[in-house]
Amino acid sequence: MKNLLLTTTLTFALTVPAFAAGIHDGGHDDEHMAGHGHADMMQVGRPGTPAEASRTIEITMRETSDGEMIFEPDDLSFQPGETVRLRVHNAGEVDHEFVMDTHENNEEHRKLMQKFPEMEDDDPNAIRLAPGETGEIVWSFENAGKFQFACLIPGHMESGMHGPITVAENMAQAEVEYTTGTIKKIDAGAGKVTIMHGPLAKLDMPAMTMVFRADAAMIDSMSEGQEIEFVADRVEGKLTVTEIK
Ligand SMILES: [Cu+2]
Repeated sequence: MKNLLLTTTLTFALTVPAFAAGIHDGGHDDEHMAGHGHADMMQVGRPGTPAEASRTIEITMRETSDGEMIFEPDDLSFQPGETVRLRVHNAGEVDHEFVMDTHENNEEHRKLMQKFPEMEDDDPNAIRLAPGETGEIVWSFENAGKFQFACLIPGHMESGMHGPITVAENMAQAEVEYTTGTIKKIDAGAGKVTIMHGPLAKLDMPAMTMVFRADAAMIDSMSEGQEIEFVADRVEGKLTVTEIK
């Protein structure tokens, strides 16, 4: 009798956690997780900590006047093992999301979102933003390979919202050229910063002092007189600081 009771208690103890986990992961999550493996360690990498981040990359999502939906920049390159802060801004008029994954997982996820348009998931490799919102993902690109970023809201990827992520040795250095500069003036209210800078090869601009756009979080991290290394590009037709070291 005593033995039977012990057995029953043991069985119960072993069953309960499994049952609880089953409920917790229920619904579409099971199907969803199957494609991703463990949420915290994916082929595309893992969530990083802000202290690990070596640089910040600004990404803008928006619609264009000719009906396309785009990411700026439209491709991303990283070093294997590199941790970066991805600051994503929705400059459009509808919700958008930024998801990083393998092509296969994105395709699977895209189909799921077609099937469940109401689905709002909260994966660490993705961020969904309402118009005007800005958010961040700190991410470690652990594995070399070709991945993809996309917006998987039905119709958006088809309208242009996808781009390649290349994680390869020396890729980041080859693609990104930092320019040194000194911050002369900050106009936080207008989202502008005046930088005396060296030549900007990518823009074919000589050394000069000029005004750039920068987002609020980036301006927050700046101070007048500060020496910086930065990358600038045209975003929505305006010269914008897109990365800062
Ligand atoms: Cu979108």
